[in-house]
Amino acid sequence: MKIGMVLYPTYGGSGVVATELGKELAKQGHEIHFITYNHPVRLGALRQNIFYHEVRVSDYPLFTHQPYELVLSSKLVHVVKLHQLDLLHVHYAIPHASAAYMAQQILKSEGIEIPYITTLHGTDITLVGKDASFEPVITFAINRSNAVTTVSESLKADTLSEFDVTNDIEVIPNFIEPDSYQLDKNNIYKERYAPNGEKLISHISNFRPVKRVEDVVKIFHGIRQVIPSRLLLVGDGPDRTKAEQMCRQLGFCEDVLFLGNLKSTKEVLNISDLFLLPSETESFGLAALEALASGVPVVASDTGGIPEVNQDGFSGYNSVVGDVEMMIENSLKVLSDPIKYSENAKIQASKFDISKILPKYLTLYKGLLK
Ligand code: GMT
Repeated sequence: MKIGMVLYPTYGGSGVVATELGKELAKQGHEIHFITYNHPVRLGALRQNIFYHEVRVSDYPLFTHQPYELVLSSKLVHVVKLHQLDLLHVHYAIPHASAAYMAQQILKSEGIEIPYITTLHGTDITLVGKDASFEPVITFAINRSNAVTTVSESLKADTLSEFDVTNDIEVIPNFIEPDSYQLDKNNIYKERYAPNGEKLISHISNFRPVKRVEDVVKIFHGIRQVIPSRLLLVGDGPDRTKAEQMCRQLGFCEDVLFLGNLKSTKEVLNISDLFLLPSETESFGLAALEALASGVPVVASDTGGIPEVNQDGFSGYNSVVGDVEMMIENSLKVLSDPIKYSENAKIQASKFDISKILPKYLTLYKGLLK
Protein backbone atom coordinates (compact mmCIF):
# COMPACT_ATOMS: atom_id res chain seq x y z
CA MET A 1 0.00 0.00 0.00
CA LYS A 2 1.04 3.60 -0.54
CA ILE A 3 0.02 5.68 2.46
CA GLY A 4 0.16 9.41 3.12
CA MET A 5 0.73 10.01 6.84
CA VAL A 6 -0.21 13.51 8.01
CA LEU A 7 1.06 14.52 11.45
CA TYR A 8 2.57 17.12 13.74
CA PRO A 9 6.34 16.65 13.52
CA THR A 10 7.08 17.78 17.09
CA TYR A 11 7.69 15.97 20.39
CA GLY A 12 3.96 15.44 21.06
CA GLY A 13 2.61 11.92 21.38
CA SER A 14 0.42 12.08 18.27
CA GLY A 15 3.45 12.79 16.08
CA VAL A 16 5.44 10.04 17.78
CA VAL A 17 2.66 7.49 17.22
CA ALA A 18 2.23 8.49 13.56
CA THR A 19 5.98 8.32 12.95
CA GLU A 20 6.44 4.94 14.64
CA LEU A 21 3.42 3.55 12.79
CA GLY A 22 4.80 4.75 9.46
CA LYS A 23 8.27 3.34 10.20
CA GLU A 24 6.85 -0.07 11.06
CA LEU A 25 4.62 -0.14 7.97
CA ALA A 26 7.63 0.80 5.83
CA LYS A 27 9.59 -2.10 7.35
CA GLN A 28 6.81 -4.38 6.18
CA GLY A 29 7.19 -3.11 2.62
CA HIS A 30 4.50 -0.42 2.46
CA GLU A 31 5.41 2.94 0.95
CA ILE A 32 4.97 5.73 3.50
CA HIS A 33 4.82 9.43 2.68
CA PHE A 34 5.08 11.72 5.72
CA ILE A 35 3.47 15.06 4.98
CA THR A 36 4.05 17.88 7.46
CA TYR A 37 5.89 21.17 8.00
CA ASN A 38 9.11 19.80 9.50
CA HIS A 39 11.14 16.63 9.57
CA PRO A 40 9.37 14.49 12.24
CA VAL A 41 11.44 14.30 15.43
CA ARG A 42 11.32 10.52 15.72
CA LEU A 43 11.88 9.80 12.01
CA GLY A 44 15.66 9.79 12.15
CA ALA A 45 17.56 9.25 8.93
CA LEU A 46 15.40 8.56 5.93
CA ARG A 47 15.14 4.89 5.17
CA GLN A 48 13.73 2.49 2.65
CA ASN A 49 10.08 3.01 1.64
CA ILE A 50 9.92 6.30 3.54
CA PHE A 51 9.46 9.72 1.94
CA TYR A 52 9.08 13.11 3.52
CA HIS A 53 7.16 15.99 1.90
CA GLU A 54 7.54 19.38 3.51
CA VAL A 55 4.55 21.72 3.68
CA ARG A 56 5.99 25.21 3.20
CA VAL A 57 3.81 28.21 3.88
CA SER A 58 5.19 31.35 2.30
CA ASP A 59 5.20 34.58 4.17
CA TYR A 60 2.94 37.06 2.36
CA PRO A 61 2.46 40.48 4.00
CA LEU A 62 -1.32 40.39 3.55
CA PHE A 63 -1.68 37.36 5.81
CA THR A 64 -1.57 38.02 9.52
CA HIS A 65 -1.94 34.24 9.94
CA GLN A 66 -0.46 31.96 7.32
CA PRO A 67 -3.08 29.61 5.80
CA TYR A 68 -1.36 26.32 6.70
CA GLU A 69 -4.47 24.23 6.15
CA LEU A 70 -4.83 25.38 2.53
CA VAL A 71 -1.20 24.73 1.73
CA LEU A 72 -1.46 21.31 3.36
CA SER A 73 -4.57 20.48 1.29
CA SER A 74 -2.75 21.46 -1.91
CA LYS A 75 0.28 19.43 -0.88
CA LEU A 76 -1.93 16.40 -0.27
CA VAL A 77 -3.43 16.76 -3.75
CA HIS A 78 0.04 16.95 -5.34
CA VAL A 79 1.51 14.03 -3.39
CA VAL A 80 -1.51 11.77 -3.95
CA LYS A 81 -1.34 12.40 -7.70
CA LEU A 82 2.43 12.23 -8.06
CA HIS A 83 2.88 9.06 -6.01
CA GLN A 84 -0.52 7.50 -6.65
CA LEU A 85 -1.25 7.06 -2.98
CA ASP A 86 -3.94 4.58 -1.91
CA LEU A 87 -5.04 6.33 1.27
CA LEU A 88 -4.39 9.16 3.69
CA HIS A 89 -4.05 8.62 7.42
CA VAL A 90 -4.28 11.88 9.36
CA HIS A 91 -3.21 12.10 13.00
CA TYR A 92 -4.88 14.82 15.10
CA ALA A 93 -8.11 16.26 13.74
CA ILE A 94 -7.18 19.93 13.71
CA PRO A 95 -6.55 20.92 10.95
CA HIS A 96 -5.50 17.64 9.37
CA ALA A 97 -8.96 16.07 9.00
CA SER A 98 -10.45 19.11 7.30
CA ALA A 99 -7.39 19.48 5.04
CA ALA A 100 -7.75 15.82 4.04
CA TYR A 101 -11.45 16.33 3.31
CA MET A 102 -10.65 19.31 1.10
CA ALA A 103 -7.95 17.34 -0.77
CA GLN A 104 -10.31 14.42 -1.17
CA GLN A 105 -12.96 16.63 -2.77
CA ILE A 106 -10.47 18.28 -5.13
CA LEU A 107 -9.18 14.87 -6.22
CA LYS A 108 -12.72 13.60 -6.64
CA SER A 109 -13.43 16.43 -9.08
CA GLU A 110 -10.54 15.08 -11.13
CA GLY A 111 -11.81 11.50 -11.01
CA ILE A 112 -9.42 10.29 -8.26
CA GLU A 113 -10.94 8.53 -5.24
CA ILE A 114 -8.91 8.38 -2.04
CA PRO A 115 -10.16 7.52 1.46
CA TYR A 116 -8.86 9.24 4.57
CA ILE A 117 -8.67 7.92 8.10
CA THR A 118 -8.71 10.29 11.06
CA THR A 119 -7.03 9.21 14.28
CA LEU A 120 -8.07 11.35 17.23
CA HIS A 121 -5.34 11.72 19.84
CA GLY A 122 -6.77 13.70 22.69
CA THR A 123 -6.35 17.42 22.92
CA ASP A 124 -7.88 17.75 19.43
CA ILE A 125 -11.08 16.64 21.20
CA THR A 126 -10.73 17.26 24.93
CA LEU A 127 -9.18 20.73 24.88
CA VAL A 128 -8.86 22.40 21.50
CA GLY A 129 -11.71 20.66 19.72
CA LYS A 130 -14.24 21.74 22.32
CA ASP A 131 -13.53 25.36 21.42
CA ALA A 132 -16.66 26.65 19.71
CA SER A 133 -14.61 28.33 17.02
CA PHE A 134 -13.40 24.95 15.72
CA GLU A 135 -16.36 22.74 16.50
CA PRO A 136 -18.46 22.82 13.28
CA VAL A 137 -15.46 22.13 11.04
CA ILE A 138 -14.13 19.38 13.28
CA THR A 139 -17.48 17.64 13.59
CA PHE A 140 -17.92 17.80 9.81
CA ALA A 141 -14.40 16.53 9.00
CA ILE A 142 -14.72 13.66 11.52
CA ASN A 143 -18.08 12.65 10.09
CA ARG A 144 -16.80 12.76 6.52
CA SER A 145 -13.72 10.64 7.34
CA ASN A 146 -13.86 7.20 5.75
CA ALA A 147 -12.80 5.79 9.12
CA VAL A 148 -12.24 7.26 12.57
CA THR A 149 -10.10 5.82 15.33
CA THR A 150 -9.34 6.94 18.88
CA VAL A 151 -6.38 5.88 20.99
CA SER A 152 -8.47 4.81 24.00
CA GLU A 153 -12.01 3.88 25.06
CA SER A 154 -12.02 7.00 27.20
CA LEU A 155 -11.30 9.26 24.22
CA LYS A 156 -14.02 7.51 22.22
CA ALA A 157 -16.51 8.27 25.01
CA ASP A 158 -15.34 11.91 25.18
CA THR A 159 -15.66 12.30 21.42
CA LEU A 160 -19.18 10.91 21.42
CA SER A 161 -20.24 13.13 24.30
CA GLU A 162 -18.61 16.34 23.03
CA PHE A 163 -19.35 16.10 19.30
CA ASP A 164 -22.30 15.06 17.23
CA VAL A 165 -20.41 12.20 15.62
CA THR A 166 -22.40 9.90 13.38
CA ASN A 167 -19.44 7.87 12.11
CA ASP A 168 -18.38 4.63 13.81
CA ILE A 169 -15.31 5.02 16.00
CA GLU A 170 -12.84 2.18 16.35
CA VAL A 171 -10.48 2.16 19.33
CA ILE A 172 -6.92 1.32 18.33
CA PRO A 173 -4.59 1.91 21.28
CA ASN A 174 -1.12 3.35 20.99
CA PHE A 175 1.75 0.89 20.98
CA ILE A 176 5.44 0.33 21.67
CA GLU A 177 8.09 -1.98 20.30
CA PRO A 178 9.14 -3.72 23.57
CA ASP A 179 12.61 -4.83 22.43
CA SER A 180 13.67 -1.30 21.59
CA TYR A 181 13.23 -0.31 25.28
CA GLN A 182 15.42 -3.08 26.69
CA LEU A 183 18.71 -1.17 26.75
CA ASP A 184 21.63 -2.30 28.88
CA LYS A 185 21.27 -0.68 32.28
CA ASN A 186 23.80 2.05 31.67
CA ASN A 187 25.95 2.57 34.74
CA ILE A 188 27.66 5.63 33.34
CA TYR A 189 24.36 7.52 33.20
CA LYS A 190 23.19 6.10 36.50
CA GLU A 191 26.41 7.18 38.19
CA ARG A 192 26.18 10.60 36.62
CA TYR A 193 22.62 11.31 37.69
CA ALA A 194 22.51 9.31 40.92
CA PRO A 195 26.11 9.49 42.20
CA ASN A 196 25.13 8.41 45.72
CA GLY A 197 22.72 5.68 44.71
CA GLU A 198 19.67 7.97 44.84
CA LYS A 199 16.38 6.81 43.31
CA LEU A 200 15.69 8.47 39.98
CA ILE A 201 12.19 9.80 39.44
CA SER A 202 11.28 11.01 35.95
CA HIS A 203 8.60 12.98 34.16
CA ILE A 204 8.36 13.68 30.42
CA SER A 205 5.91 16.15 28.92
CA ASN A 206 5.42 19.41 27.09
CA PHE A 207 5.03 21.26 30.41
CA ARG A 208 1.60 22.60 29.53
CA PRO A 209 -0.84 23.31 32.42
CA VAL A 210 -2.73 20.07 31.64
CA LYS A 211 0.38 18.10 32.76
CA ARG A 212 0.31 19.59 36.30
CA VAL A 213 4.10 19.82 36.51
CA GLU A 214 3.75 21.56 39.89
CA ASP A 215 2.26 18.32 41.23
CA VAL A 216 5.29 16.47 39.88
CA VAL A 217 7.55 18.74 41.94
CA LYS A 218 5.33 18.39 45.02
CA ILE A 219 5.27 14.59 44.76
CA PHE A 220 9.03 14.56 44.41
CA HIS A 221 9.31 16.80 47.47
CA GLY A 222 7.33 14.21 49.47
CA ILE A 223 9.36 11.25 48.18
CA ARG A 224 12.65 13.00 48.85
CA GLN A 225 11.83 13.49 52.51
CA VAL A 226 11.77 9.69 52.95
CA ILE A 227 14.08 8.29 50.25
CA PRO A 228 17.15 10.05 48.83
CA SER A 229 16.18 10.73 45.25
CA ARG A 230 16.60 13.02 42.25
CA LEU A 231 14.08 14.24 39.70
CA LEU A 232 14.73 14.14 35.94
CA LEU A 233 12.43 16.45 34.00
CA VAL A 234 12.38 15.99 30.23
CA GLY A 235 10.64 18.41 27.87
CA ASP A 236 9.90 22.08 27.79
CA GLY A 237 6.88 24.35 27.74
CA PRO A 238 4.95 27.13 29.45
CA ASP A 239 5.08 25.75 33.02
CA ARG A 240 8.80 25.05 33.13
CA THR A 241 9.58 28.40 34.74
CA LYS A 242 6.96 27.77 37.43
CA ALA A 243 8.56 24.40 38.18
CA GLU A 244 12.02 26.00 38.35
CA GLN A 245 10.72 28.62 40.79
CA MET A 246 9.17 25.93 42.99
CA CYS A 247 12.46 24.05 43.19
CA ARG A 248 14.21 27.24 44.27
CA GLN A 249 11.55 27.97 46.90
CA LEU A 250 11.67 24.44 48.25
CA GLY A 251 15.45 24.58 48.20
CA PHE A 252 16.28 21.41 46.30
CA CYS A 253 17.36 22.69 42.90
CA GLU A 254 20.50 20.55 42.98
CA ASP A 255 18.32 17.43 42.94
CA VAL A 256 16.02 18.50 40.11
CA LEU A 257 17.50 18.25 36.63
CA PHE A 258 15.77 20.01 33.77
CA LEU A 259 16.99 18.11 30.71
CA GLY A 260 14.90 19.96 28.09
CA ASN A 261 13.57 18.32 24.93
CA LEU A 262 15.37 15.12 24.00
CA LYS A 263 15.04 13.32 20.67
CA SER A 264 15.22 10.02 22.48
CA THR A 265 13.82 9.51 25.96
CA LYS A 266 14.79 5.86 26.24
CA GLU A 267 18.10 6.59 27.96
CA VAL A 268 16.37 8.58 30.72
CA LEU A 269 13.69 5.92 31.20
CA ASN A 270 16.38 3.25 31.26
CA ILE A 271 17.88 4.69 34.45
CA SER A 272 14.57 5.71 36.08
CA ASP A 273 13.02 3.98 39.10
CA LEU A 274 9.62 5.66 38.88
CA PHE A 275 7.69 7.72 36.33
CA LEU A 276 5.18 10.43 37.36
CA LEU A 277 2.20 11.53 35.25
CA PRO A 278 -0.27 13.45 37.43
CA SER A 279 -2.07 15.07 34.44
CA GLU A 280 -5.40 16.86 34.59
CA THR A 281 -6.50 14.89 31.54
CA GLU A 282 -4.73 12.42 29.28
CA SER A 283 -6.42 10.56 26.45
CA PHE A 284 -3.84 7.78 26.61
CA GLY A 285 -0.50 8.73 28.16
CA LEU A 286 2.06 7.48 25.68
CA ALA A 287 4.87 8.71 27.92
CA ALA A 288 3.57 6.39 30.67
CA LEU A 289 3.45 3.45 28.26
CA GLU A 290 7.05 4.12 27.19
CA ALA A 291 8.04 4.15 30.86
CA LEU A 292 6.28 0.81 31.49
CA ALA A 293 8.01 -0.67 28.42
CA SER A 294 11.33 0.32 30.02
CA GLY A 295 10.34 -1.51 33.20
CA VAL A 296 9.57 1.73 35.05
CA PRO A 297 6.40 1.69 37.19
CA VAL A 298 4.06 4.65 36.90
CA VAL A 299 2.30 6.79 39.49
CA ALA A 300 -0.37 8.83 37.76
CA SER A 301 -3.80 10.38 38.00
CA ASP A 302 -6.79 8.18 37.23
CA THR A 303 -8.02 10.45 34.46
CA GLY A 304 -9.00 9.80 30.83
CA GLY A 305 -7.26 6.83 29.25
CA ILE A 306 -4.51 6.45 31.87
CA PRO A 307 -6.25 3.55 33.72
CA GLU A 308 -6.38 1.67 30.38
CA VAL A 309 -2.58 1.98 30.17
CA ASN A 310 -1.34 1.81 33.78
CA GLN A 311 -2.99 -0.97 35.77
CA ASP A 312 -3.71 0.35 39.24
CA GLY A 313 -2.01 -1.72 41.94
CA PHE A 314 -0.04 -3.76 39.40
CA SER A 315 2.22 -1.67 37.16
CA GLY A 316 1.90 1.34 39.47
CA TYR A 317 -0.98 3.36 40.89
CA ASN A 318 -3.54 5.88 39.67
CA SER A 319 -5.31 8.32 41.96
CA VAL A 320 -7.60 11.31 41.86
CA VAL A 321 -6.22 14.34 39.99
CA GLY A 322 -4.44 16.64 42.44
CA ASP A 323 -4.27 14.12 45.31
CA VAL A 324 -0.57 14.69 45.83
CA GLU A 325 -0.51 13.00 49.26
CA MET A 326 -1.87 9.76 47.82
CA MET A 327 0.59 9.96 44.94
CA ILE A 328 3.48 10.34 47.42
CA GLU A 329 2.22 7.33 49.38
CA ASN A 330 1.91 5.29 46.17
CA SER A 331 5.37 6.34 45.01
CA LEU A 332 6.91 5.16 48.29
CA LYS A 333 5.06 1.84 47.97
CA VAL A 334 6.44 1.33 44.46
CA LEU A 335 9.98 2.36 45.38
CA SER A 336 10.02 -0.08 48.30
CA ASP A 337 9.39 -3.08 46.03
CA PRO A 338 11.23 -2.15 42.81
CA ILE A 339 11.73 -5.59 41.28
CA LYS A 340 8.08 -6.63 41.52
CA TYR A 341 6.74 -3.39 40.07
CA SER A 342 9.36 -3.25 37.34
CA GLU A 343 8.48 -6.76 36.16
CA ASN A 344 4.77 -5.90 36.30
CA ALA A 345 5.42 -2.75 34.28
CA LYS A 346 6.94 -4.78 31.45
CA ILE A 347 4.08 -7.29 31.55
CA GLN A 348 1.56 -4.47 31.34
CA ALA A 349 3.42 -2.78 28.44
CA SER A 350 3.49 -6.05 26.49
CA LYS A 351 -0.30 -5.70 26.01
CA PHE A 352 0.53 -2.78 23.72
CA ASP A 353 3.19 -4.59 21.68
CA ILE A 354 3.19 -3.19 18.15
CA SER A 355 2.82 -6.73 16.81
CA LYS A 356 -0.65 -6.81 18.41
CA ILE A 357 -1.72 -3.32 17.35
CA LEU A 358 -0.38 -2.99 13.80
CA PRO A 359 -2.71 -5.69 12.35
CA LYS A 360 -5.66 -3.58 13.52
CA TYR A 361 -4.52 -0.67 11.34
CA LEU A 362 -3.76 -2.99 8.42
CA THR A 363 -7.24 -4.54 8.62
CA LEU A 364 -8.74 -1.06 8.67
CA TYR A 365 -6.69 0.07 5.64
CA LYS A 366 -7.48 -3.05 3.65
CA GLY A 367 -11.20 -2.77 4.44
CA LEU A 368 -11.24 0.75 3.00
CA LEU A 369 -9.41 -0.24 -0.16
CA LYS A 370 -11.69 -3.12 -1.02
O1 GMT B 1 0.06 15.36 25.58
C1 GMT B 1 0.05 16.29 24.80
O2 GMT B 1 -0.21 17.41 25.16
C2 GMT B 1 0.40 16.06 23.37
C3 GMT B 1 -0.70 15.33 22.67
C4 GMT B 1 -0.39 15.19 21.20
O3 GMT B 1 -1.27 15.45 20.43
O4 GMT B 1 0.68 14.81 20.80
O5 GMT B 1 -0.85 14.06 23.27
C5 GMT B 1 -2.07 13.41 23.09
O6 GMT B 1 -1.86 12.32 22.20
C6 GMT B 1 -0.98 11.29 22.72
C7 GMT B 1 -0.80 10.23 21.63
O7 GMT B 1 -1.98 9.58 21.30
C8 GMT B 1 -1.55 10.71 24.00
O8 GMT B 1 -0.70 9.72 24.52
C9 GMT B 1 -1.71 11.83 25.04
O9 GMT B 1 -2.34 11.30 26.18
C10 GMT B 1 -2.57 12.95 24.47
N1 GMT B 1 -2.56 14.09 25.40
C11 GMT B 1 -3.62 14.47 26.10
O10 GMT B 1 -4.71 13.91 26.02
C12 GMT B 1 -3.42 15.61 27.03
